Order: sequence, then structure tokens, then C-alpha cells
Amino acid sequence: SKGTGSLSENSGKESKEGEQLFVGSVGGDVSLNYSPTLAFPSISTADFQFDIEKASDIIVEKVIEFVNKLGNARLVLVDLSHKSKILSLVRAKASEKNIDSNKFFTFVGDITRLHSGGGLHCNVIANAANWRLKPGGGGVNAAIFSAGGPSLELATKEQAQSLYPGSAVVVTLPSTSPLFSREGVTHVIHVVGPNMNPHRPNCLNYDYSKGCKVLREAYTSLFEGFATILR
Ligand code: AR6
Repeated sequence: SKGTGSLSENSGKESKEGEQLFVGSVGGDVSLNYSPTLAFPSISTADFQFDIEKASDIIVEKVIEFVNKLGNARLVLVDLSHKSKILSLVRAKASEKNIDSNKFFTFVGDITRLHSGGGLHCNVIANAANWRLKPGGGGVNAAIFSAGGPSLELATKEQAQSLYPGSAVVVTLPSTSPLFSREGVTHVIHVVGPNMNPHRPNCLNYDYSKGCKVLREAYTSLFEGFATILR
């Protein structure tokens, strides 16, 4: 005689369960009832070896510059591990600066599985790409191209061939991509950050005055690209 969980069977229960039921029922539709949200990784701080103290200052500075210009949209910095140093640094600095935590927050999870694995709805994700916009190479770039499938690779090729450090390109995701159908992602923004790794192209040889300028440009291009999707 156990119920199937239909609304009528639950209607007499206490409000707490009612709320849980409601959340569960809207959770099935990725496209409705959620603020536009950009999930982004920390650009350049892993394979490209950019200093995380400096990067965390720049992320917070750029979030402050853009967050109130984006209406009800949200910005979310993502990393894979609860032990992520960049996430703790940014969290501490963002709270020091009293950034509205409804509009900007950090999230632990795989950026290609935010909805299916973490219950977070993000219609746009950013990629820390390489200048040739090629799949593979490890890090978040390999993960996003692999999860996006051949349709992401093709759409990227059609919309851009290469990017210089500090720039970004907004790619509209075809509905055939698993990132669209499974995660509800409509756009991927590829961003190329400054590179401090001598084994990668365009290495800046620890020139941080140039590097910080390029990282600022990268976040400006990313957030401006996100703004064009919202219009
Ligand atoms: N989900 C969320 N965050 C991730 C994921 C993931 N699946 N994978 C990595 N991160 P990196 P870069 C975090 O090295 O330093 C690539 O191979 C990671 O912990 O991906 O800009 C490209 O082809 C870190 O915080 O990017 C380029 O050649 C952040 O994402 C080069 O690496 C960025 O790490 C770019 O290097």
C-alpha cells in the first residue's frame, strides 16, 4: 500500500516534505526556473602554472567588476576537489569584499557533470583552452571536449580556428551534444589564459606584469562573452 509519490498522496504531509517534493519535480526540467549561470574553472592555474595568489586576486577583482552588470545571472568558480587552494583563496577574498554569495560562489565538482552529478544548473560553461582550440591535452580542456562529443568539436571549428592568450570565443552547443542533452549547457566559452609553463606555447617566462594583464583580459573576454548570451 506504499504510495507512488504523486502530489495527491503527499498533499496532506508536512510542509518540509512538500518542499522537497517540489524541488524534486522541477529538477527534472533543466531549462526552467533557473537564473542564467556561468560555471568557470580557474584559468591558467594548473597546466599553465600561473601563481594562485595573483590569480585569486584577479578573479575576485573581475567578478566585482562584472557581477552587478549581469542582472540576475550567476557566476560560479568550479574546481574538482574540496582541497582546491584556488577555491579557498577566492572564497576568503570574496567574503572579505562582501560579494553577494547568491550571485557568485564556488562549487566543487566536475564542470562537465554539474547538473547530473552535482544538481547545479549552469547553462554556460567556460573552458581553459589552448590556442589551437584542439581537444585533448589534459585538464579541463580534455574533459570538456570529451564530454561535448564530436558536435562540440565541429561547432568550435566552425566558429573559430585559434585564439590568442587573453581572448575568448562563445560557441553555441548543438542539441546533439551530451553536454546539452544531459547537463542543459547551451554554450561553451573557450578562453585562453597566460601560460607560465615552459613546455607549452607562448610561455611568458614568469613575466607577471604581462601575465596579470593577460589574465585580466581573459576574464574580461569571458564575462563579456557571457553577457552577449544574456542579451
Ligand atoms: N572540472 C572542473 N575543474 C577542472 C576540471 C574539471 N573536469 N579539470 C581541471 N579542472 P587546466 P590551464 C581545474 O590545467 O592551467 C589544457 O590541457 C583545475 O584543477 O585545465 O589554463 C589546455 O589544452 C584548475 O583549477 O588549465 C591548455 O593547453 C583549472 O581547472 C592548458 O591545459 C584549470 O586547469 C591550459 O592550462
